[in-house]
Amino acid sequence: MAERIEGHGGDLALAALRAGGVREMFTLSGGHVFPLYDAAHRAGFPLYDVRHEQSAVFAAEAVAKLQRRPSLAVLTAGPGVTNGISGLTSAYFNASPVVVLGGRAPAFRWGSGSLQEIDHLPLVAPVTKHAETVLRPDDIPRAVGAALTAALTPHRGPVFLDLPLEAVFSVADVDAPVGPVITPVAPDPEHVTQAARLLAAAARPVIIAGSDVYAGDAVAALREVAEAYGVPVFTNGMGRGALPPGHPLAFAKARRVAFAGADLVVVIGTPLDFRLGFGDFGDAQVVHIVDAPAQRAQHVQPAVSPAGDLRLILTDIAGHGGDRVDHTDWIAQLRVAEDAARARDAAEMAAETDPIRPARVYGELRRVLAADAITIGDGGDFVSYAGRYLEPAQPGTWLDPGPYGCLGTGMGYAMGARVTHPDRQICVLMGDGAAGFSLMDVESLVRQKLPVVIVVGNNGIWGLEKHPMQAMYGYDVAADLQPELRYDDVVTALGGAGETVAKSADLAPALGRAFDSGVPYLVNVLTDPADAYPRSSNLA
Ligand SMILES: Cc1ncc(C[n+]2csc(CCOP(=O)(O)OP(=O)(O)O)c2C)c(N)n1
Ligand SMILES: [Mg+2]
Repeated sequence: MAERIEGHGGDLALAALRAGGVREMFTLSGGHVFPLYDAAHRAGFPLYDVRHEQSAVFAAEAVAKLQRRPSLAVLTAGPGVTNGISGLTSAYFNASPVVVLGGRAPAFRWGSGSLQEIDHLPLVAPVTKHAETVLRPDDIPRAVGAALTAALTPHRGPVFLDLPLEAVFSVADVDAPVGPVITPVAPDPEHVTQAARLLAAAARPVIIAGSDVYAGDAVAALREVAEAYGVPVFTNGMGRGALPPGHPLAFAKARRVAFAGADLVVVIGTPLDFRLGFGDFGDAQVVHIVDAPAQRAQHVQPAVSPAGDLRLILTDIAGHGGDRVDHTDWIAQLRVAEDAARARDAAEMAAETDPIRPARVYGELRRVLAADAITIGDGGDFVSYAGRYLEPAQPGTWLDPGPYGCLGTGMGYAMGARVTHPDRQICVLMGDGAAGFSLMDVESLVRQKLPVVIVVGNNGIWGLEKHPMQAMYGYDVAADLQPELRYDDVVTALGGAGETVAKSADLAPALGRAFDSGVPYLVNVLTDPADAYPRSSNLA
């Protein structure tokens, strides 16, 4: 006979979540969800709280992205849930297995006007893989199990359950929950063979590997493919660092030359979206390898698009025998372009200018960041520079907001990263505009002893908007912020520490103090507002 457990809805939900691998809760207080806190409190289950619900969801998302497991945000009924929707949407775009449990006004008097009464499901359904109201406590383990299965089945993504007041407060006796089992989906072998043949025959192939390669634990298999066929690899999102920067097939800066010259582009585990020119690679053939059939691009006709477990697909491709075209010259050509770009970058990162240019900030950061440091980007141009100048040495160390591009991930992602890696450097790279969304959550970090370093590129403007608006209209509105504002004083007032840096020579010592401080520490770098990140399309 199955083991039984008894408890209120909060106990039952937590038991089912723990069985599925959830190890902590992020939340902001609300009476509708007290039983979930009660369950966590009595079980000694880690609980972290924040000052805005979006930070709770972003924190959960960072855990899900970094640890490749489900993670949990608990949001109170009504405004708690609606404040979390940008986080849910980001998780949806990023395929992050985030579970959001919402409180809900009581079902028995639905429609009578209870406090915070709103039906959440129509709001969250478009940005979740599974959304359900669980009306009875004895149904909670089943519902949590179904939600976890949906979250973890590729293509992964967030799920939502809400628990009406009487369901979460009532007691039931149920079978002890067991965690979901996700069976890898094998690809169509014909598709794999076709992809392998194209790769073997291509004269100038390129691989682009994205977040699902990391999420699907396929980094080693990716490397096998690259090495077996001798193919240059570019990365984006959580795929960054999949090949270490020193690897002869690792490329970051020669994209333009690679895309212009390639005869085959193999895109793995990332959509053919704006980050990849919508999949338009000129005359090159495209192979799109995805973790689920629904991820196949509808706007591009690839030569073939294998769909299924990425590790299985890549291991199969690596193992295909037969003749392979040699790419030594192609790799050497790209290496020349890569080295030239690298030399230009090095000069920019050493720039002695007044005011400081963002490139110099990254030049200094590269000296102090350890190989396993987690870097988090939240901002506009300042973060575009981070993408260019910082080179993650390991996969799973770089967190950007992903293709939804939502500002405000900063302190939530930082909390999730710190909880994941208590001993590593955690460094948030923030625009001064982006700072406005989440800086209050420094209070949460201070109070819960979660130190992180925040480097603000303070140009006094919404740079990624001001420069394009000027270019488009010859004037700009709604694009200015207070110049030289003391964001470091904000952090100090919240119980952390910080300092303002105006001269490039002062950057290194300030960063040293920041990483030594053991508290949330903000280095407020006054950067040049005239500096605009060069980009072909400036709409963001
Ligand atoms: C929630 C949200 N609001 C607005 C935008 C539009 N947006 C994208 S970048 C940007 C400017 C960011 O400014 P800042 O953080 O100061 O960075 P900078 O470009 O100045 O380096 C804005 C407003 C967005 N992406 N997300
Ligand atoms: Mg700015």
